[in-house]
Formats: sequence, C-alpha cells, structure tokens
Amino acid sequence: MVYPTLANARATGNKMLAVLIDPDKARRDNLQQLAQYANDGHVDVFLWGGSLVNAPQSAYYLKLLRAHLDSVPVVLFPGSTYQLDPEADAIFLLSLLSGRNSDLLIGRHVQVAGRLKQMQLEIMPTGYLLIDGGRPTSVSYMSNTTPIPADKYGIAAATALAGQQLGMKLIYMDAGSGALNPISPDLIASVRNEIDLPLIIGGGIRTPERAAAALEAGADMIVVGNGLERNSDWLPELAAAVRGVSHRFDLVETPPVAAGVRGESSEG
Ligand code: 1GP
Repeated sequence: MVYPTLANARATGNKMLAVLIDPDKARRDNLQQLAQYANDGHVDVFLWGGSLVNAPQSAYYLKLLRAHLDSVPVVLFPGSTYQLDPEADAIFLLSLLSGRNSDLLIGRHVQVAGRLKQMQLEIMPTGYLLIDGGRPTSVSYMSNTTPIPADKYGIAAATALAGQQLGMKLIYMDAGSGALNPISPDLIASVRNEIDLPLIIGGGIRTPERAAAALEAGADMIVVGNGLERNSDWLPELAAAVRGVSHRFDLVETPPVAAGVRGESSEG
C-alpha cells in the first residue's frame, strides 16, 4: 500500500522521491536504468502518466518497468481516462481543484468509477492544484484551466484546505511538466501551514537543490519527470539530497517553516 507510506512520511518527517514516467517518452534502456536505481533504494515511488498517451505503448512499457522492479510501487497519474491500467499498484484519483472544469472535478470520475472498481487498484483521492510555472504547460492547455498565480499564496492555501475539508487524502501541487520555475518555497510553506495532509510537489524540479528547497519548505514527496527523461545519471545525487533533508528533520522536533509564509504578494 502506498498511502500508509506517504502518511508515515508526513508523520515522521521522512522525505520521499517519486519519478514520473511519461509513457510516450519512455525508452527501454532508460526504464531499465531507472528500475535499477529504484532497486538500489534511490526511488520511493514511480508515477505513470502523461498528457497524451498512446495506450498500447503505455501498457507495454508499464509491464516492462514492473518486470524490472523488486518492490517499488507504480502509481497511475492519469492525464485521461484512457490511462487506467490494472498492472499498476495504485492511482492518484485526481480532482483538479485549481480549475473550474467540472469534467475534471467529477465528470471523468463518474465515467471510470465502475472500471476502477473492477481493477482493484489502491485509490488515493488527490486534490490536484496547478500553480503557474512561468509558461503554459501541457496540463494547463489540455485541462482548459488557468493555474493559480505563483504569488497567490492565500488562494493556494485555501484551495488545498478546501480539498482537505472535502475529504481528499493528499494534495499534489504541480507547476506542470517542464515548468520554467518550480513552485516557490514560500508558497509550499503557506500550504503546508494550512493542511495536515501529505503534500506532493512537482514541476520544474531539475536539480538536487530545487528538490531540497521544496522538501525543506514542507513537501513530503517531490516528483521529478522531465529532468530524468534523457539522462538519469544524476538520480543518486538527487536521492541523496532527498535523504539529506529527511536526516535534518531527524535532528529537529518541529520541521522548520520558511519565513514569510503568510506574506502574500501585494501585487495584483
Ligand atoms: C509534472 O510534476 C510533474 O506533472 C513533473 O514535472 O516533468 O517538470 O519534472 P517535471
């Protein structure tokens, strides 16, 4: 089960690393190398999904990845209802709370509810928030929604809190794949201060420093996709940065909170 691990990470200050694989960009050699890194303890979870996915290819590569993994789970992070696959361990059942597209808040969920029930995946109801990452991303375009502006900490925090009050089990804030700017530590901290749920952060994290900054600000798990697609050689260094933040949390009783967390920008 994936959720108990996430909840435990939240409770103990342990930090987690997820690697996102877009099935359309998957390559056999890269998948094998990522699986090897995961088996060596450098990856906690794989996420599987993309904005546009050719279904047969996705199923083939997902099987291949699973065949090479010892025990690291694979969680579906679906960009569409075509991306459900019983080969995975679990699914982030996303409600796009930052948008006002009712299809992505409830419509698609109704379409797939029966299929999901049959698949017996572990289902994690996820409040999904898009945050502006400095340029339009596939997910903002495909979802036909506007991301929350990057300096509107109060709106992000209230949206995440509403997700918690609606019964979501975790919050995933995403600047979108290939974002120019990752979500700022101050925005992460303001959301962290408002909610108790596990908090996942992704989009534009392409260096160990960016990973550490997100985790120090209050993320429980970070997601890296784009930055590992062509070259995964730096994954051990990235994993070391994640563990480094976990160990720092071992030494303090209360996780530090970034300064000025309620300080929403006065602009706009
Ligand atoms: C996108 O959060 C993920 O949904 C990962 O983003 O590909 O930029 O790492 P990147």
